[in-house]
Amino acid sequence: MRKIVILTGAGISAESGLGTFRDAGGIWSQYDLAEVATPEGFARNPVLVHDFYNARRANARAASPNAAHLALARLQREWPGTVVVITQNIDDLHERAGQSRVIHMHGELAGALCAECGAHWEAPLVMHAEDPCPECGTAATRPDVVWFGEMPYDMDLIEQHLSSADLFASVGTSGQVFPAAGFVMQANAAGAETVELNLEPSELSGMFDARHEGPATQVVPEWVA
Ligand code: BJW
Repeated sequence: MRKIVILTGAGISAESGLGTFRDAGGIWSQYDLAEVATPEGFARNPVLVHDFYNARRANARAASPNAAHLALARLQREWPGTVVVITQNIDDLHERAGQSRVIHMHGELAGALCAECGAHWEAPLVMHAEDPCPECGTAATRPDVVWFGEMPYDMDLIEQHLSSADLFASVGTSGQVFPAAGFVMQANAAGAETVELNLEPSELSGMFDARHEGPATQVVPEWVA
């Protein structure tokens, strides 16, 4: 096996106590995504958006990696140089489980971004729009996360990994958000074997060669074993 590419979504962190988006009672049933996850929403009400991400940053800090994060980190240790994790999640539970070189395509709660000059720096636990950018001094500080209509991070690198994947695994994602929802098609086109690990069938289940249905803390360690 030369390259294993693993895409993770909110479902892998659900059993660590972090909410998913589209499940019943999920984040999008409590918040209007147009108000908290778009650049236009941020321009309208930066206080609302910072409150939303400050609360999620505090929740993520209080959470711990679960058996699924730990199993993927073990897979990387056991197959050095072959495992690439691409996560849509903005928490740091993969890293805290010991995973290295995680690609955070939707950004990170740990990051701050200047909406004016594009500078990146480490976010404090509680962030405000009026915090000045350390580079340009402008008070246009936002979370370093990728909102609807924005380009996800590291797409060139991701395309390279997908086009050379031998095995592609998708863990805990509903497959409703592009471009991540298209990765299984790209992996199939590259000739990779594809496997989905999810609590329930997703929008994309029919595109995978194999499926393992159940909670991530059960199916991921079983798959890695
Ligand atoms: C368990 C479990 C357990 C539960 N164990 N499993 C092509 C076609 C159509 C639309 C588009 C397109 N290209 C672009 C678009 C527009 C848009 C889009 O996709 N819209 C769709 C709604 C249709 N995409 C974008 O705008 C993206 N940008 C882009 O494409 O740039 C190119 C471009 C730019 C400009 C112009 C033109 C092109 C950006 C998307 C940004 C997404 N941002 C968010 C919020 C920010 C981060 C944050 O706050 O956390 O990212 S939205 C939210 O959804 C978040 C997530 O990362 C993302 C994915 O969600 P995920 O992880 O799949 O969670 P859920 O809740 O949906 O699913 C959880 C799953 O887990 C479920 O299946 C459960 O069953 C399962 N589960 N418990 C295992 N215990």
